[in-house]
Amino acid sequence: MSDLEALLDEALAAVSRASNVADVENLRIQQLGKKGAMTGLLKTLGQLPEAERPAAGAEINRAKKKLEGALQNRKRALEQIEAEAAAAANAIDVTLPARGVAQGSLHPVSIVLDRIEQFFHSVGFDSVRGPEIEDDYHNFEALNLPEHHPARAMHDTFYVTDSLLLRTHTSPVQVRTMESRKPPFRIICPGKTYRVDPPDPSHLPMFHQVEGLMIDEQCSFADLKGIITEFLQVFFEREDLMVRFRPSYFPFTEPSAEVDVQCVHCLGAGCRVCSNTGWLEVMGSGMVHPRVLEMSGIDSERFLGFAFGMGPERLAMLRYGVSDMRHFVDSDVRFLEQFR
Ligand code: 2NL
Repeated sequence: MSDLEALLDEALAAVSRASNVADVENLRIQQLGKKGAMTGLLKTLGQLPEAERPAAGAEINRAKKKLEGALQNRKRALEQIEAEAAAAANAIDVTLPARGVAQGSLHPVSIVLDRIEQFFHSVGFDSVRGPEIEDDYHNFEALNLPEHHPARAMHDTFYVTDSLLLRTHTSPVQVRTMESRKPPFRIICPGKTYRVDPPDPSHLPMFHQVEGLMIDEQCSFADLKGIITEFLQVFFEREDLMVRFRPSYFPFTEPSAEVDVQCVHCLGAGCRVCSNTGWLEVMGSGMVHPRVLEMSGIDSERFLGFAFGMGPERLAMLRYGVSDMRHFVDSDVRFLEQFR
């Protein structure tokens, strides 16, 4: 019986030293397994005098129960500790600083297009979009551009087939609107346009255009001057910006005018940006040629119209001081990030 107490004490001490679930299981096998120490004691009962056997058997079973209980408790405690350690190892520490999210920004040409649209919407114009692949009729003929006009030259236009081409301006969208919509109306047509121009500081083979068209019974060159002047002063954020209409020629307008603004770089004093003229050409404009109205089914005796066209890339260069148009298509984030 003294062997039993010593064996139990030693086994309980080993249980409390066990540092993982596997150790506990090994101890259980050592003590209580078929060949275990405690099991071995039970087998020696037969050697005792018969009268002592019941009491000794009860003692051994009590010790066995106590050891089983201790093993069970230790196993549960270690399981809990191991589960917590595993959870901690996989845990996400929500207090760590977040990884930076790369934030994009609008392209400068998109910003300019948005500003142009916003202004013209505020004075009653609707935006209209149309196909980038056009036919010869809508891109050239309906604009009073004769068959042999230099603007129609094969080498300036990307032809898709003999009669289909990439539009060289957004005018065909205006032509289609004149064909389908009853005047009066005011529209602007923003979009991509294409010309066979190798990229250089002031040309890209794909660029943007915003054309505008107003058709009404009462519609004069004074209306054109008023709306365009207001637009340019809002766009360049200069209330007193000087705007000048210089006589010019386009086959689709009569009279026609180039629109210049006082140089936004030197304010008219003369610099390299304006080639020392003090002025920058920013748009073309004019009263829609009566033949152009008639070809699209608008009665030129009853209706008049003005039209204009501008290049958002050029306006973006002037507004942001960009010296080379190719920056707009280089996709260099160091350039693009500056417009955030
Ligand atoms: C420029 C010149 C201009 C137009 C575009 C136009 C369109 C129709 C009828 C008449 Cl459907 N005119 N568009 C008129 C004058 C000038 O743009 O230098 N653009 C950058």
